[in-house]
Amino acid sequence: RKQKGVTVWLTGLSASGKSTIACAIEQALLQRGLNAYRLDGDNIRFGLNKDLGFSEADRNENIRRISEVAKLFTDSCCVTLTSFISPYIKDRQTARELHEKDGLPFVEVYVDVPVEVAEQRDPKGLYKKAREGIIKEFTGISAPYEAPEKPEIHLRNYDGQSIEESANVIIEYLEVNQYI
Ligand code: GGZ
Repeated sequence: RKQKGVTVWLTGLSASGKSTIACAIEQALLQRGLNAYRLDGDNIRFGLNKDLGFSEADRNENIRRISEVAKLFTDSCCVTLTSFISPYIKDRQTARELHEKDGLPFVEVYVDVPVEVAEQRDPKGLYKKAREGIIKEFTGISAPYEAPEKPEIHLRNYDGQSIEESANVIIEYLEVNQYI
């Protein structure tokens, strides 16, 4: 069967595990000879979107541009994995509509961890800086995160849930829906 394109849109707090899960999926798909590509802060916020910060308007524009890029990758029959906080329901809805009006599938994945858990993990010390007021408008602390109401997939990525298990839930969803 020929591979179709699909955008897998991961949303969740900083330190929820979005990028790690996206990485695991990308590896697994590449090993199967499938075309997969990951968009994340490292290749977008330091390049295409390096002019943008973390105000509400800048986050809106960040997500708008990423949606357009993801759509192009998916249109080229790629499994496109995006891992951005994307805190606003409206921006994620716009991303979905952009895909769906061109007949391209969009799978929203909520990587759910309580803010207390993310703050405990704090791998980059950003939550600490946010609490100290050194980083302003930090998602979950001093800026909003609007949880998805009806994501295609809801992962509770804590309490012993492994990255591999989370990645497998998504891969199985892609198989069942014949996106891969
Ligand atoms: C949230 C911030 C902020 C603020 C810097 N709020 O854990 P990280 O470090 O690697 O991931 C976070 C990343 C968020 O960028 P996104 O493009 O995903 O955000 S959004 O979708 O809201 O546009 C975090 C770091 O950037 N970071 N300042 N104030 N995260």
